[in-house]
Amino acid sequence: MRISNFIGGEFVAPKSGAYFPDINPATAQPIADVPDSDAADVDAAVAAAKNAFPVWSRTTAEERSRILLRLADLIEQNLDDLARIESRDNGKPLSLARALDIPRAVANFRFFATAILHHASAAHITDTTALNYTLRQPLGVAGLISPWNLPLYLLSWKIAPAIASGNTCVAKPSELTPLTADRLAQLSLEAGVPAGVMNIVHGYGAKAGAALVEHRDVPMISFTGGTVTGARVAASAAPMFKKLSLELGGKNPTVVFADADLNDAIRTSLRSAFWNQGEICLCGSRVFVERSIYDQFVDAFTEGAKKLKIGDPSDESTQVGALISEAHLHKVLGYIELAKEEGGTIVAGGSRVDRDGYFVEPTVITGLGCDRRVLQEEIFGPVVTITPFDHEEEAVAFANSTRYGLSASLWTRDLKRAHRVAAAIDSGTVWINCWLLRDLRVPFGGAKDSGVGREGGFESLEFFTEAKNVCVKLG
Ligand code: TXE
Repeated sequence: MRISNFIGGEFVAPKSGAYFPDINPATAQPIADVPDSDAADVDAAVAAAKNAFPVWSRTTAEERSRILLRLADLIEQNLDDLARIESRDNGKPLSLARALDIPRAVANFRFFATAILHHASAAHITDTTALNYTLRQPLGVAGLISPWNLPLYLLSWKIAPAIASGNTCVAKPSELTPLTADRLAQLSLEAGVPAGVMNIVHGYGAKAGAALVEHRDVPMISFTGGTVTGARVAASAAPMFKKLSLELGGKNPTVVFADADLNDAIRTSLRSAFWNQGEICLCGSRVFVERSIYDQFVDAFTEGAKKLKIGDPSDESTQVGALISEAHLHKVLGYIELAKEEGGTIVAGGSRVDRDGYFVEPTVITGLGCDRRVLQEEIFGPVVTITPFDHEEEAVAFANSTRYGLSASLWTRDLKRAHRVAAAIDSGTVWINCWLLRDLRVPFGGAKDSGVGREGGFESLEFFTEAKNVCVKLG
């Protein structure tokens, strides 16, 4: 199978004629040829998007909404097909793609299709002198760069608000997981998204991605990916004064106090550690447990981790699939070795699974302090550390002890403490007695090195539009 770029409503080959293989991580076998696009392809896509902008930006919100709702319906009608594609492309369990990735992509299109119908803009009356109102206008061509861990979900998180608010876009999905984006392009034609409104250029980040970030006719960039790449994107976008949203890595704490509902805390923190093989930026990879329940927690958590079923992602009972790539597999295994060198104890997992593909056992590590590299650096795999704490201040200090600040999950029945600790943790999201609950109206993003800017709900509509103040003299 060979996929194409999607430019100006047509599927086209990369101008260079070059392709690279897309690998199924669960078998290590190639499943598709992907365009190795370069600046020339990005140029063509930006030109098509620029061309479509005047008409699309003047299309009524009602009409844009209708088209995007049709696209949401089509994704929903093709849910099973898309979930299978996503699972093969990414290595994640099919059941997870069906329950999480694709339904959330549907929700993204539905939410932003209707949000634009209800988005109000402010008016300020200056006594009897003047009326100021805020005009929110789309900016033009949005550059959207997305990662491989939740491919369609994170791509639609960007495409939906960008085009709902009247921009056109050029999206560059991860080179590791291009297949659902290709299917989305086909569905967009069926839904009646006009040619040039949504363009997709496949290829490597350093080539196609960088060309998009550097393009003069792309005034805004929304990027989700690793922190190192995010810094590179920021460095090239900043001198051109582009609007920039960066959603980057995480090293998220799960903090369990002794008064928590322990069964719920263990069940949910197992999910937050190992769902999607730990390849979700919001995964809880550092667990901190109050000392009085530490041993009990470690025993139950370890037992739960050992029971998780790892294997063929297409098997309905599989809970942990394959890591995204061979390079990532070695990165994750390298951190497990490092944990041993740093003096940690592996109490569950710790090894590659003996089968084709890139599988690593759910791994639980104890005995490491917060300053160890394993607790400081994003591993982005099924590897979690558990560390005891003695009191609330220490729990907060441990939670805040990395350069990341994306999310945190707190477990306690003490209402006052829950609010106090939530306010003291430096992160974009704090979940109390839960994890990954989502309301699309809330602002989403990271603190510290986990990112810049907020997306989600009306924040996304504001990111993808520019506010203009219009001042009218009264009288
Ligand atoms: O992601 P990259 P990688 C973290 C995770 C992972 C690490 C590296 O720790 O191990 O990042 O992963 C495009 N200009 N996360 O290397 O490079 C790239 O093609 C423009 C967390 O796979 O960040 C892809 O489309 N674009 C994260 C996208 O950036 C560039 C999810 C993300 O790839 C580019 C993924 C460049 N110079 C990894 N270089 C999360 N926050 O969820 C690459 N890209």
